[in-house]
Amino acid sequence: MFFKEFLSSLHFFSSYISNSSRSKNPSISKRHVHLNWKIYAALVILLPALASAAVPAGFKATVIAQNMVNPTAMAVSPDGRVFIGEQAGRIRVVDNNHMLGASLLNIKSKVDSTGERGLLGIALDPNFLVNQWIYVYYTSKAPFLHNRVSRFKVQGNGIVQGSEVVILDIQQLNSYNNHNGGAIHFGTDGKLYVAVGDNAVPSNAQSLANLKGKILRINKDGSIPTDNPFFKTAKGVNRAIWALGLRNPFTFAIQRGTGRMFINDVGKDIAEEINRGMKGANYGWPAIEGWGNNPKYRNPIAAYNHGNAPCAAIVGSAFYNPISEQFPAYFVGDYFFGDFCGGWIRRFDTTTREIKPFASGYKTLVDLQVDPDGTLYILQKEGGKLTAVRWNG
Ligand SMILES: [Ca+2]
Repeated sequence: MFFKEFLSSLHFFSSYISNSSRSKNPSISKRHVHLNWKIYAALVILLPALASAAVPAGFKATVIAQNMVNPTAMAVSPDGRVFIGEQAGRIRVVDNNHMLGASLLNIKSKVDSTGERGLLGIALDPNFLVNQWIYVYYTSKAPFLHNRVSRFKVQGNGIVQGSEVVILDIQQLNSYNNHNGGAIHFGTDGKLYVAVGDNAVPSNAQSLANLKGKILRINKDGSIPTDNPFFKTAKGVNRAIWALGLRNPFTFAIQRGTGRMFINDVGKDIAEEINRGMKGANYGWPAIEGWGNNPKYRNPIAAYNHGNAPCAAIVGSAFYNPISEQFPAYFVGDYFFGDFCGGWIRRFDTTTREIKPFASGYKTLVDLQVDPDGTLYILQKEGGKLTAVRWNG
């Protein structure tokens, strides 16, 4: 389990319904024994719908690959292939709706995948079709336990032997195996952005003396851009810090065209946050979770409280800005995001700032990506499933 323990499905769904009903009717008690008969009736009617995956009318969801082992993140190639990372250190390939038997990459012997460690992020070079470079964030066993970003060269559906080039080494991990972050994406400025968790030491997030609890910005050869916000104040590799005050940014996304970045920060007890990525921003962890009023910290642009949910973890996000717009026009520019525990996907309208429901029943979802052809992919840890959501008209 990635983030926090969560309970059996019935308990979870009843809490979830009680929680979502509560916002409309504050008189409903938090305790199941106090739920009135209407809620129980709703539970009976809604349970089957919530338990099975559901997308809105007009869409079709198709499972196109399954039985991957603990998938964590994916990247879609300009040629339409989907590269999917497995936590233990493999990358699988889905080509033309079919998962290939052989792995693209297998670095299991180098990777520590205890707890939330492992192969956690994949990015393709902006010039991938020419240079075939793939970047991978993983927890390396050597020379000491730490997270790292390496570059490999793809050849066909494999990797050129010996092509690994280490781009970035993050400081040594402590004995806590959670809060590793791990998402990596290229910005429209051609720089590689790297999300790193606080390694379960909250004070890391406010320190310029290490890379934990941060968003980093590096050149794709691993050198540090001189226009980084702390280039003159931080030392050595810490000059890669671009934004700070994050707990466990497991996923983030960059909008094609605008370069706008949204960072999902998994909260502790109070709220799950979507933060606007800004150079030099401090998102407040651990002083603030959710919204606060200290001008030193940047508030999220959207957040949802945990309420009574036994578990919540914001994960997997993608702007709907494909090269071919397949979904209806009102989805274009929306930011899709999901919750690992709740199994739902919502969309944030970046113009009106409204959040609307989109899909449900995708428990343990870890990543969302949009194909250049306009398909939305949902990656789930449980069952190792990749689902393609397409507009059916
Ligand atoms: Ca925050």
